[in-house]
Amino acid sequence: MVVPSPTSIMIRTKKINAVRIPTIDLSMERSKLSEFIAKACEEYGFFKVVNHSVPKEVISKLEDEGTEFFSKTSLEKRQASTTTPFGYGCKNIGPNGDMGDLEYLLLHTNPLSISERSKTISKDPIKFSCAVNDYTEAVKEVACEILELAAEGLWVPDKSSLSKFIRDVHSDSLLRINHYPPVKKGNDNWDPCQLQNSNKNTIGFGEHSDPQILTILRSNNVGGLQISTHHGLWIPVPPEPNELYVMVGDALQVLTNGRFVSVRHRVLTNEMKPRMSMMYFAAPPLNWWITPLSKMVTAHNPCLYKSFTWAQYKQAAYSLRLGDSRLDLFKVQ
Ligand code: GA4
Repeated sequence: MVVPSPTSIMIRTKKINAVRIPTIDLSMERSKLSEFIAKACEEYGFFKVVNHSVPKEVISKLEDEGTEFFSKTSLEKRQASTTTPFGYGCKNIGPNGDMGDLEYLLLHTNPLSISERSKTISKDPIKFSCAVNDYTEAVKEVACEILELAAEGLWVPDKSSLSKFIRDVHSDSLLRINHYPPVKKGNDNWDPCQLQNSNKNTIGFGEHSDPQILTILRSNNVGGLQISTHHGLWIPVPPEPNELYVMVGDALQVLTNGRFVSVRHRVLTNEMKPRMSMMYFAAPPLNWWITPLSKMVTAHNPCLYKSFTWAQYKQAAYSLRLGDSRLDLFKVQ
C-alpha cells in the first residue's frame, strides 16, 4: 500500500472546471485518512470514496431491483405509493410543490418497514428486501467508518461521538432510489405519470442540501449530479459506478458547530441516457437531540445553533421548500 504524502489529497483528485473533487482512499493510513476526510468535509462537504467495503454484487443486486421496478407500468408502480413521503413518487418532491423530472422509491431502512413495503414493490418481496437490507447494512458501515475517521480528524476524544447517531437501532436513516429518464430538450415525450408534461425543465432534482448527517451516493454511469462550492460555482460530478460519493448533511454541520458544511447539490437530466442513483441518508433516531459537540464550541467558536431533536428538524424541513436554507431557523441570533 502506498502511503500518500499530506499533499496527496490534491494530487489524487480530478480537475473539473478548475475545482478538484477530493478523493479519499479508504485503504490509506488511518491518521492521514482522518485528516483528509476532515479537510474534505470542511472545504467541500463532499468527496469521492475509493477502496470502500461495499461488495460489487451488493450494489448490482439493488441496481437490478431498481431497474426492474422502474420498468413496470405506471399503474403497477403507483401501487407502491401508499404513505407519503415513502414508497413510489413521480415528479413531486416533498409536500410543498417542488417538482423534478424523476421518479423514485423512498424507503425507511428499518428492516420491518422494508419487509412490509417490499410487498407493494416487488413480486418477489423477499428478494427485494434482501437486496435493500444488504445494501443499507454495507453502506451504513462505510458511513460509520467515515464518521469515526471524521471525529478523529477533528480531535474529538470519543471517536464514536458522530457514528453513534446512526448506529442506534432506532436510527431514522432512509434509502432512496432515483430514476431520471432521458429528457430531450424541446421534447415532452416522457411522462411516466401519464400527466401532461408541458414544462421542458431539465432539472431532475432541484438545488438543496440534505437534512441528515451524511449521504452516501452511488450512481450508474450516467452523469447529472452537480455540487455547489462555497463560492456558488456549480461543479459537475463524474459518474463513478464502482465508487461512492459522500455528502455532508445539515445535521453534521450543526454537530460540528459549522466546521463541516452541508453541500448544496442538484441533478440535471441527461438527453440520451437514464440515470439511476441510490442514496443512503444516515440519520439519528427521531427523539435524539442535535447540538454542537462540546469539543467544537470554544471561546473563539461560540455555539452557532440552538439544540433541536431530529423530529423537530424534519418537521421544519417538510414545512419549507426543497431549496430553502432550513438551518437558518436554528441559528443562535
Ligand atoms: C432531501 C434529501 C432526501 O431525498 C429527503 C428529501 C425529502 C423528500 O423528498 O421527501 C425533502 C428534501 C429531502 C428536503 C426538504 C423537504 C424534505 C423534500 C422536501 C421539500 C428524503 C429528505 O430527507 O429531505
